[in-house]
Amino acid sequence: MLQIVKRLLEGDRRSLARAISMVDNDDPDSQDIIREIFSLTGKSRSIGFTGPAGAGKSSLIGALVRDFQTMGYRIAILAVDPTSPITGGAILGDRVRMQVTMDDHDVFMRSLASRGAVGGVSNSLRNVMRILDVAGFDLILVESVGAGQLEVEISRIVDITIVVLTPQTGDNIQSIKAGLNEIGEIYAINKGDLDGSGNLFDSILEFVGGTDKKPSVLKVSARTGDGVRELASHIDEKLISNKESITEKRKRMLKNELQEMIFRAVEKRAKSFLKDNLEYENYVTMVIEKKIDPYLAAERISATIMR
Ligand SMILES: Nc1nc2c(ncn2[C@@H]2O[C@H](COP(=O)(O)OP(=O)(O)O)[C@@H](O)[C@H]2O)c(=O)[nH]1
Ligand SMILES: [Mg+2]
Repeated sequence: MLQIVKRLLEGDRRSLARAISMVDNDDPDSQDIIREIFSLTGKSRSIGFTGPAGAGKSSLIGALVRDFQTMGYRIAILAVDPTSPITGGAILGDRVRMQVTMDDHDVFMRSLASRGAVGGVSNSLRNVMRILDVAGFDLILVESVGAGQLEVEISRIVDITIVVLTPQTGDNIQSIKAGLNEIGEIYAINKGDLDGSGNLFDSILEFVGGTDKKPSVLKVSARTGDGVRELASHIDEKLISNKESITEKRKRMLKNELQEMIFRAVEKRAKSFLKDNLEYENYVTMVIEKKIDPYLAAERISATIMR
């Protein structure tokens, strides 16, 4: 067993941080780590928080942490939102900073860079979550900004997704609705202390009532704490009582992951084949000279690559 894996399993924090950096930097050696720990993974649960910048994701995570700790969970927090980095132990949500620090031995925080990595955010996030899993964290909270594709992507690799919305961010209800179906299991209407949250709550509730998945809608205020404990229990209940659907989702997620890996491997092989390949260059010339059509050329080259 690799030394770093051994120490990771013993709960060593530095090895944990180092293993995560290796995955985040797409270090080739990180593959060996994941291979060694893979059979030990599967105990922790992951929760994604997504929604527009300024909706209060960081604040809400900060507020939920204490309730989750009271339930006896060890928490790790990951931020894949480049606009809300974790610095010096706090997720910076301008005024309200998260009430936990690195000194709090039970809470691990980390922001991930990994935008340039092979397979992007999803690939490294999945593996970082595996590392946290074997390091003994029960709940992994992932914050990601609601930037279109990214929020959908995150929702496909965590067990459940909380979409955080507020009356304040000025997103119009039509565009919110357009994305709702695909993403969340729970809608948290945050800033319940502000005007307009009641209206937003009502219209989201009315809207999801007509969808197949029937997600739940809760009103909270990260600022006053109203509804936070209810949200924590609700999340907990969904994670525990919906074991079957989570198991199903995990199967789907693994299948997707494998598919992505296969696509990457095939693409890599094709690219290296085409690089400085004479046969390929010949086909290009033949297509230019109209001796062969591009479909046939592509078909023949592909057949060679896949042989
Ligand atoms: N009034 C009010 N403001 C809040 C609440 N939650 C967060 N905020 C504020 O909303 C702003 C954005 O919060 P932040 O957690 O950084 O949002 P994020 O971008 O979604 O992570 C900050 O100024 C917070 O203080 C809330 O429940 N009520
Ligand atoms: Mg944030």
